Amino acid sequence: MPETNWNVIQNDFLQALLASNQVEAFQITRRVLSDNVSMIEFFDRCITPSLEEIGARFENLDIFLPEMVEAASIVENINREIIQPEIQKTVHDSDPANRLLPLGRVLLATVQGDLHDIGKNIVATMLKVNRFEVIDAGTNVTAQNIIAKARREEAKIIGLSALLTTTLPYMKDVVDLLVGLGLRDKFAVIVGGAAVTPEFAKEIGADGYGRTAADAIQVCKTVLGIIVAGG
Ligand code: B1M
Repeated sequence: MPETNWNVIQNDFLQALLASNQVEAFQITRRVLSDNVSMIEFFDRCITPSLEEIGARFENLDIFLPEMVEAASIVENINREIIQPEIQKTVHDSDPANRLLPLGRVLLATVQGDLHDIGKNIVATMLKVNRFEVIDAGTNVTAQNIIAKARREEAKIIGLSALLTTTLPYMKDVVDLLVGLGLRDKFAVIVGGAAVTPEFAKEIGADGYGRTAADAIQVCKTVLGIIVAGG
């Protein structure tokens, strides 16, 4: 799809979110889907920038919390009803590798104090269709509970998401607690979410950072030694 069309689609989608017009937002999504565009591309080029713009307008007091909540709820519905089933369908139909054994088990959570999960959920779907087993611990999960669940489920990777700068320290808590419990070498820790930077990931001693959901797959493969970093 040409670049110019993305601008139009993204603007239409944003307007639908700002008007709390779920019918229109669903129609746009279905139209894009019928043009054979990958839902991941739609997510990265339309949904994420639209939500970023909603966030910016919220920050500038051009819109208020109820409007941001409504926009998020429309995206959650589109994600659940169209995008996730479509991603699963496309990958399973087209890739025989998906019938092979799972690559590893990933415990995903949004950290303590943070309720944002749209990004985490898309990461979960992408991991699943790329042959990872995903245990989704949900949102607002304490370091203690994340580690307890990762141990119980025998996960190899702990994947953490954070969208608020105020909840970033809870990512560090997970790494520090693993060290304190003598468990640091039992799990690879990867981090992501809009508030996270590669520098922060390095600073807290995480094993990997993913800017997008697609990155998260590569990082999980790298930490498991399935692909070599940079290769
Ligand atoms: Co919130 N919110 N919010 N919010 N919200 C932000 C994050 C904010 C930047 C908006 C703004 O002011 N510009 C701001 C944070 C400012 C800051 O900390 N610096 C903010 C605020 C302030 C708040 C509240 C405090 C507002 C209030 O109550 N006064 C409140 C906090 C609630 C809480 O968590 N305790 C709040 C609430 C909400 C809603 C409930 C309304 C809703 C969340 C609904 C939900 O998630 N179910 C919401 C939303 C929707 C947003 C914005 C607009 C959009 C977030 C989003 O879903 N983006 C957001 C603005 C922004 O991000 N610029 C904002 C799309 C999503 C696909 O992106 O999650 O980044 P993201 O995921 C990406 C990548 O980051 C990556 O993959 C995804 C796909 O590529 N990724 C990973 C994510 N996790 C990963 C993990 C990985 C690897 C990659 O490895 C494990």
